[in-house]
Amino acid sequence: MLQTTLAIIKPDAVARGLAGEILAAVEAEGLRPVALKMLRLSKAQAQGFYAVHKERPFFDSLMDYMSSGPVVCAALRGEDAVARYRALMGATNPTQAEPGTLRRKYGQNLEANAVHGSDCPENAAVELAYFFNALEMTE
Ligand code: RTP
Ligand code: MG
Repeated sequence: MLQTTLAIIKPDAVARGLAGEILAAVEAEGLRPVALKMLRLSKAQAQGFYAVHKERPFFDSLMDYMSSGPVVCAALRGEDAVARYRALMGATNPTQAEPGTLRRKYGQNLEANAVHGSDCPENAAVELAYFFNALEMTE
């Protein structure tokens, strides 16, 4: 099914100059960016985005990390884009991610794991709306 998912290149990866390389890998996988922006999340904005995790012990640390520098957000479109992008990212913990995946290649640790991707189509719709308005979505 043709889907759109939300990808975020997280602050650690942007700070290390990896945004272009990661977007190139995404495009090489046949996932098309149809909206793109760089922004710096405030802590409150990061809290809004990751609200599902607010009871988790790692939440405060995650908020500090996600607001520590600019991120690059992209809407990625393609057949089964949600699952295909999750597969390209690899497991949450870079040490457990398959060789060749973005997190294995670019992640530094369980928290600073380089990229985010929506985990299901319903969450993708909510997350895309968090970052992009209708005018910004080219498809
Ligand atoms: P994401 O939402 O960022 O795509 O990652 P995910 O689905 O693979 O993992 P999730 O469980 O949703 O966790 C969100 C992000 O929180 C950080 N994390 N830290 N210290 C910890 O135990 C821990 N666990 C997760 C990671 O940055 C993870 O991507
Ligand atoms: Mg998640």
